[in-house]
Amino acid sequence: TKRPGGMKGFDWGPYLAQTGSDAAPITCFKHCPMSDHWQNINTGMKVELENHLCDIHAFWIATVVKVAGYKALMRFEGFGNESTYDFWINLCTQDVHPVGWCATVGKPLVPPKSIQDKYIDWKEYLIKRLTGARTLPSNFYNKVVECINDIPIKKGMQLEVVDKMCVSAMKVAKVQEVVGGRLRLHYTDSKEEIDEFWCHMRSPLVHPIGWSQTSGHKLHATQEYRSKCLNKITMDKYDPDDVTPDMFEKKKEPPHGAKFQEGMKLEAIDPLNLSAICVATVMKVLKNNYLMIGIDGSIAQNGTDWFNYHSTSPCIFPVGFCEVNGIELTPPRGYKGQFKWFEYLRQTKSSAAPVKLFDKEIPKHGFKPANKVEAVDLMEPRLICVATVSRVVGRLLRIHFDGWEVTYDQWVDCETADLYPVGWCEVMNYGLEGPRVKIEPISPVPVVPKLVKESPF
Ligand code: MLZ
Repeated sequence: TKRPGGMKGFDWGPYLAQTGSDAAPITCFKHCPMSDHWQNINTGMKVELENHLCDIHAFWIATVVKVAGYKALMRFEGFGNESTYDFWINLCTQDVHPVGWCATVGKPLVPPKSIQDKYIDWKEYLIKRLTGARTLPSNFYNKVVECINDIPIKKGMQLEVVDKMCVSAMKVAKVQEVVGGRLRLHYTDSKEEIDEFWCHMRSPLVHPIGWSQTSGHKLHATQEYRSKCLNKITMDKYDPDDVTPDMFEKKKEPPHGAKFQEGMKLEAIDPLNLSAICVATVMKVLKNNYLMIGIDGSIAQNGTDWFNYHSTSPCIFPVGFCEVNGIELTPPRGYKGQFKWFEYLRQTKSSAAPVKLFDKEIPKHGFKPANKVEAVDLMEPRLICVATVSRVVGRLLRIHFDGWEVTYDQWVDCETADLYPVGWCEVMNYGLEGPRVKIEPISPVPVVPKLVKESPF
């Protein structure tokens, strides 16, 4: 069987079969194409596909046997319960047609060669099989393309994004490429040509121009940029290549209008080591409910690793969150003895951020442990990798990269824009990183010499 498409990167099909695993459903990914329409895509649905099991260029009807993200395991009509010739396709490609398409455009429907003689009257058989069956809406592929292109941020636009070399500051960057909402950015002040940074437009790391100055966040930029921005904001007049505040979702309001204060202690995902939830402190309160959070015991000097979190961020937690949820809390680096919040607060003469300050909403997200996904490796965000949801704690997900040590795992929120369904990279024509395969050294095969007869001379 030929591989449909000519796909870039790793092919999920055989791997899903081998591991017998389920993919997280498209409806989990609100930032991805078709997530609002996918509840209608089900097993049993029929489509018309090119028939790769016959000698001529023709088409045939196939049934969805299993759905995995954007991918579907298909079986041609006539094979009955025989699964030998099942094959994987991506439902969001141009090669998938609703039933009736061949008749409309005048293409031949021809059954697979090996079963051509199985029925005398294929037409009668198909009518029986198709009665009451569902197919894709005729504009399905157009909808997919529409969703993919419905992105306000375009190549050439300018925005503010975290400085990957110094996470406590923002920098100005220009969009080089947009792939399904993911932006390939180039820092405007960078001398190097290939100094890129990948980030989804819905990531909390990107902001419209002028955001740093409006929020009081540190910004590495020229004086010229600063004053131009301030002017644009006060006049509410932007250039066509500016990324503007209206291109982003409005941030939530903090519950009860209550406010975090400098010095309050909390637990936070370590932005520089996403496998750890750490003891942390509110280092600075910015405007518009933004905070700078520092990880306790960090060795960086003068706050270069403080990190910006919105006060409604799902990645900061009240003191005791890890203990309640059976997650290992990472104590401050160099902390002596068993870490106990109660003692630590006393020792540091500090107080815990009140629980009521934290957003407690848990969306009905639908992710389940063992679900397969395509996940951005946020330590190397150009890479999208084959991954598994290894834990679900309320709205928090632990992502394990298949084949990699658990130290590479990442805690992410269920609504992160850095998680994609199985088949997303294929739809976007972006190379997917497969699981790491450990190459086992081949052990020498012992041959017992006595079993082999010497030939007589
Ligand atoms: N250069 C890195 C790549 C790790 C990518 C892991 N992705 C889950 C390394 O080889 O360590």
